Amino acid sequence: MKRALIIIDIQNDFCPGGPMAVHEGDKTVEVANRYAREFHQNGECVLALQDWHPADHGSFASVSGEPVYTLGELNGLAQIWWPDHGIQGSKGADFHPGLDTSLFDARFHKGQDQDVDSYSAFFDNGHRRKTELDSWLRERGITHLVMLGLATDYCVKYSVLDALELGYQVDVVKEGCRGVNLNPDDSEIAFSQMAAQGAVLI
Ligand code: VGL
Ligand code: ZN
Repeated sequence: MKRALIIIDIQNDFCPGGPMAVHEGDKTVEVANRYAREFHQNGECVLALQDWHPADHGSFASVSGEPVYTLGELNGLAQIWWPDHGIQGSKGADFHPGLDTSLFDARFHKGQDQDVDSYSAFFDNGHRRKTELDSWLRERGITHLVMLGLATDYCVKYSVLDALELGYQVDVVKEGCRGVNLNPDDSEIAFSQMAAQGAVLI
């Protein structure tokens, strides 16, 4: 059983001080580094995702003209209007400076399509387009994923659910995740949904 560590969206914009700061988002950094060192020492792969939007991404409240964190519709899909974040090549889209990126074997981007959001590391929210992550993992015979990062109730949740649907065994490192929590229970609900679909919470 070959494993990989998947580090999701530990980027400046989602950490304290950023436009879309997740409470204690930076607390995930030390956990990610600890797991990354262990995987690296074992010869197992360490992969990192980056939310990577064009500056006029359709999910941005600044583009839709609606208030931030309210609900609307983008191309037929339910859409929360987010503050501008994860803009390609910006400082805010960089990994948190504390993250040991020297341990990364590969990096993947998501959210490049202007007209659809992409929470999952595998598919856009409409399941229309796939990232390269699944084929990268399959080519290497990796069947077991250990996942952590930001945010529990969006990108972590949808990445984990898609990974399970694609047939991976998935462990989620709870202490390495933090959530947006537009509703206070969202992260706990997300963990329950992941567990109900077969993820092991560690
Ligand atoms: C995320 C909402 C929008 C995340 C990214 O990383 O969880 N959430 N873009
Ligand atoms: Zn985003």
